[in-house]
Amino acid sequence: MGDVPSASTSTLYTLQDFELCAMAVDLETVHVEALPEGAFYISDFVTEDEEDWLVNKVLSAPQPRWTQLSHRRLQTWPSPLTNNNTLIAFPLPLWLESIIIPRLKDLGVFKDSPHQAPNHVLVNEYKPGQGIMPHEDGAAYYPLVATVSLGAPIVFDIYEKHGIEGPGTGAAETIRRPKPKYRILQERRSLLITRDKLYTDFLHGIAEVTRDEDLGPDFVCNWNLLREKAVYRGGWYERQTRISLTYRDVLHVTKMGNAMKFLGGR
Ligand SMILES: O=C(O)CCC(=O)C(=O)O
Repeated sequence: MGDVPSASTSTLYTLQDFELCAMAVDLETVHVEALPEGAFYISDFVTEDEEDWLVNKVLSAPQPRWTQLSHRRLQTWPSPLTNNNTLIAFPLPLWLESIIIPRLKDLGVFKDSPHQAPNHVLVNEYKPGQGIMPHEDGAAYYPLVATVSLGAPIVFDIYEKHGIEGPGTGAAETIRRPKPKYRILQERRSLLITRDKLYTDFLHGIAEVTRDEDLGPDFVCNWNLLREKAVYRGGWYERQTRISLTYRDVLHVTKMGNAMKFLGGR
């Protein structure tokens, strides 16, 4: 497991260099059974070369694309939502679209969502010691998130909502960090789908630690679905930089012209 390559040192593939293969997996075979409905985990969702190419694209985005938050940095594609949780219609960039969206379609992941495809992607980068407090993603989105992990593994924690709701709703991050009810290990190059009750009735977060511990079949819900268990034989993993691409379907979408009218333009 190496560090995330820098934009300048990564091999410069073009999209044409990849033979984009279809994703012929029956979701039922990758269901995370230890969790409430519904989570699915595919360990080998993108190849090593595709991972390298995607990381390079993330890291070579212009600096203003990044929002530096206190515990991670973030890119929002195609744009942040308006104050009333509406997306201004604009296509996703080709690099976020080309490899991943056809595979999500093959799997039928967004087939029941309003636009039958994701229209919004949040890109998160976590250095060792960084994370995201327990929160829920809220009502702006269809209740499904498809997360592609790049660069390094990380543990994704799931919390019962009861008793730890923070001072707001939506993506408000809570102050206290109780013990997670479930833990999912996301390997680099994997896809995690969370939907249904897991989206609506639970909170999720990533601990701000430099090492993920208690890694084994008794504490990791998707242990049986991992690609590479030997890495965790000591029961721990020293964090390295990890990038996530989180694909969602925003429910309300408006054309730019309508948004301008709403804002008082002509
Ligand atoms: O990076 C991740 O896997 C989780 C990100 C997340 O929780 C969010 O964007 O709401």
